[in-house]
Order: sequence, then C-alpha cells, then structure tokens
Amino acid sequence: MKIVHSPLHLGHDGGMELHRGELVPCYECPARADYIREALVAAGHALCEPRDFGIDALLRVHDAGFVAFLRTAWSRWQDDGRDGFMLPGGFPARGLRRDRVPAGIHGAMGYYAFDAGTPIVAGTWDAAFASARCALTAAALVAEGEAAAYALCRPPGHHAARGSYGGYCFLNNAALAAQLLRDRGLRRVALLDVDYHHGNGTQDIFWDRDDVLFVSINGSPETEYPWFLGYADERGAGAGAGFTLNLPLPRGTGWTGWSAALDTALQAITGYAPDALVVSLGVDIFEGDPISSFRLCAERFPQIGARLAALRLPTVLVQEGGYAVREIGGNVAGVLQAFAEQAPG
Ligand code: OKP
Ligand code: ZN
Repeated sequence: MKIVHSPLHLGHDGGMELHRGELVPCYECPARADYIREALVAAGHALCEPRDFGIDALLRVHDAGFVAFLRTAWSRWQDDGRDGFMLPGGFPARGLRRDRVPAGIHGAMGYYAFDAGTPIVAGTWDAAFASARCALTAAALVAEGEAAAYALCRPPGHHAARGSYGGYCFLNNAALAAQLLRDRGLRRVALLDVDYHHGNGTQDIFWDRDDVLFVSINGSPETEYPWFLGYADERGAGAGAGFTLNLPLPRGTGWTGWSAALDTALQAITGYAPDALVVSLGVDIFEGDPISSFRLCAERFPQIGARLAALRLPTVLVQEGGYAVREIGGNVAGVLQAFAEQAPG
C-alpha cells in the first residue's frame, strides 16, 4: 500500500521535554520515523511524498490565530534573542484570563500550549505542516479510490486541538484526514484512536459533530497522560451527543482487556455504518514502550490490523505514538500487513 512520508520531519529535533520533573531529550525523536520507513519499505510498501496543500486546508479544523502562532513562533523566539528550543513557563489555568492572547512570545506560547513536553525548534513548523500534508495526501488517495493508505506522520497529531498544542503534537493529522474525507463527499467518517494516550485534540475537534464518530481506547486519565480528558462519561454534545466513545483502561492492561475494548469499539463503528475509517495508529500500546503501560506483545499487531481490515472500509491509517524505537517499525508493519494483502500495491 502507499506510504506517504516527508523527510522534513528531520528538522523537528533537538528539543527537551519536562518529564516527571526532569528535562530530558524528547522520546518523540526522528529515529522513530526512520525505523518505520525502513521496515515498511522492506515489507514492500510504496513510499510517496505528500502533495501540496495550503494553510486553508489546516483551517478546516484549526483556529487561524493558533495556526499563525505555530507558523511564526520560531522567528518570534529568535527576535527575542533566543535559540535552542521553546517551552512555555505558565498556562491560563483556573482563575487566570483566557480571553486575551498575550502580545509577547512567552505568554502567547503558554496560551496556546497545554504542557511543557512539546518543544518548538527551528524546523518544527515545516515538519508539522509536512506531517499534516502526509495525512491529507493519504486521505486524498483513499477518497480517490485506494482501499487504504498510510501516513507516516511525524510529529504526531492527536493531542492537538482546534486551538492548542501539546503531547508532541502541533497539527491534528488524523482530524485533517477525516475532514478531507468529509469535504470529498464521504458522508460519515469513523475515527478510531488506538494510541495508548487519549486523543484529546481529536475529541475536542469533533465533540459537537455527528458526521465524525470518535472512538478511543486509552490509558485511564485517572493516572495517564493527558490526565484531563479521556473518561468514559465524555460522550459528545449538541449534534455530537453520543458520537464520542472513550474506552479507558487501567495501567497494565494486557491483550484480554485490550481486545475486549477493541470489540466494543468495532461494534460501535459498525453500528455507525461509516463510509470511511481513519485510524490514529499509536503503537505505544506495545509492552516494551518506555512511557506507557499496556502489555501487548509484537504478535498482536498483525491481529489488530486483520481486525481493522476486516471492516472492509476505505481506511486512512495515520501514525501517532510509539516510543520503543527499535521495535516500532515491525509493530507498524504488522498492523499494515492485512491491509496490503487485501489490496496489493
Ligand atoms: C504522545 B502520543 C508531560 C510529559 C508527558 C507526553 C506523552 C505524549 C504522548 N510533560 N509526556 O499520544 O503518543
Ligand atoms: Zn501515545
């Protein structure tokens, strides 16, 4: 199947994240995408570059002010005489104003960010925009008749909301893919997020809509990042009431618990009768992941892929997390296997 990927991801590198009280190099590193690309090429998949899309494509799911911030953040940082990487030092939490975007870069950064784990460096905007174009291109390929396509996105996207960034994510690649499918005439899109972490950004974007069903299997926010969204009682609002489904699971969940949640998720998707499927494919549910706690062994990934492919829906797979760098390529290739067998080339 077609793998959409851009080398521009390499420019998003060198930042540090605040992780459990320490500044450490980001777990979300360029080698992740390199290992995935190598494994997929070795498995016979066809690499292609993303098409051109303009900023307007991003504004289908993101606020204009937010996108402008991301696009200009690095040059504003430099104008302030700084180098290295950007991290915020404060956020508009309870009791603070959120109706004004501060004029200075430090305040603006705290306004748009929601954690101190998502550094911006010189190449971040080009990488994030290219990552978004990979997802848009994969969705366009599927809208044009491919049975399935995979976007090798880096940086990932599912934590990025309409107007905020965090969790290594800047632009919501999976949401952009789902929106493009809608804009190309597919009427109902199901978005299944299997990443270990809850896709708070995707949920935010589609919260009040019934044309995109958001289903997530995630570590419980009681103990897991992003901590403030991803509970089972979040079901959507307005026209979107009933079109969000979170299936949070406790730390240490293994295949029995996880695959039961997948059954529930697939049942909800089938009941929705969608015209297409977008998968937020995080492979940090792997037992060897350094920042996650589920216990799925490598053999489970082809089984997951087979169950997704068995839905027989036009499918856009979008890369999200996965931080066991040495095993990441094999795990992603495992998921894609059944799709490739279904539709060779
Ligand atoms: C991204 B994805 C916060 C530290 C927490 C963030 C994990 C982001 C996971 N300062 N680390 O969903 O795989
Ligand atoms: Zn994750």
